[in-house]
Amino acid sequence: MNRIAAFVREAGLKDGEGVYITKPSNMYYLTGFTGEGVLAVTPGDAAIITDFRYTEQAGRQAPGIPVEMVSKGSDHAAIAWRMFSSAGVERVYIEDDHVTVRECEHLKEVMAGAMHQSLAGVPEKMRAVKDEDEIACIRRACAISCEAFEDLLSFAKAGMTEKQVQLHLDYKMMELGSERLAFNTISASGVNGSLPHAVPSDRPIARGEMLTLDFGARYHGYDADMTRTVSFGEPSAEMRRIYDTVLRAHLECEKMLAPGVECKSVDAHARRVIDEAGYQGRFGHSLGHGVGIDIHENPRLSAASTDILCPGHIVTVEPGIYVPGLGGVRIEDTCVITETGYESLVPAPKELIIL
Ligand SMILES: [Mn+2]
Repeated sequence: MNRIAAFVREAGLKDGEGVYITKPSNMYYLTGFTGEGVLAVTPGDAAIITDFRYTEQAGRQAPGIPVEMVSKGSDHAAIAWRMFSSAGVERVYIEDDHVTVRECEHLKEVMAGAMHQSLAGVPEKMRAVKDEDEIACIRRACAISCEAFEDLLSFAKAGMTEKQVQLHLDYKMMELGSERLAFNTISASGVNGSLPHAVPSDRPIARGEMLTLDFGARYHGYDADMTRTVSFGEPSAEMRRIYDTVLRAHLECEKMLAPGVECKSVDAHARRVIDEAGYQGRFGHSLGHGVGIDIHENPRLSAASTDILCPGHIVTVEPGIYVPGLGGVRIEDTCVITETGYESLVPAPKELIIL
């Protein structure tokens, strides 16, 4: 209930106002419940509204929060409205970036008379700053990811396919305690390396080629996100130059991380390093993003970002260079912003590993 009380304060929720939360990540953050359903909140009350499949689970995962079960003729919206109307709610905040048009129409119908308004990302704003427990979970998720990567280094050999490498990494992460993958692992070799989000294929990795691996474990609901690019045998001079450039951008940007720093200035620095090395236009995505319950959270390290770093932020730093027909390199850490600077949660080596 602690986080719900903090949320009520943060949202400035007043008498006559209610919140109808449908995003699983926000529901998990506020209650610990991982199933499907709705979280209804008023200044003095909260309830998880779910169906038979999750009723017992909700009671276990969110002790202290009443659980209501939907039934024929009484769906999530109807149950929430019963709670809202008995509390005199006239204004209902919804996650307008998540509720579908159909759901919204249904809410207006069931909650006739109530005004619907955007929740404006209040839970997401809270989630951007992690507490000790959350940092510990992400630290563990990163440690699992690094251990799996280390294991992979003694397994991966030229001639294996991108998929074989991916499967080994995924299996190891699960074996080491990952509850599931944070996202689908990217394993991109040779010319496929120029696709930032390549899907692992049956392409065998040839000697002299690089392999980019972007992956992460998940621990107690919190994600890790890391990328390393390794080489099978000696790479070409061009690929080596690309690697060194990305590594320099990565290291210099990480060193900039500290409270008070504008996220866009870190992104701009990576672009400067990469442009000056002659790779203008080859780094087409943003430098990084927050990581937590969702793999992409606030703050954003991008050119358009207005975010300013503060202690407790957890962000990735992931510059890359992608050259179609040649290949690509990306190096990524997940870092926590501390009172005085930053700490990388990804201890895996960054100097080019030649297998
Ligand atoms: Mn990432």
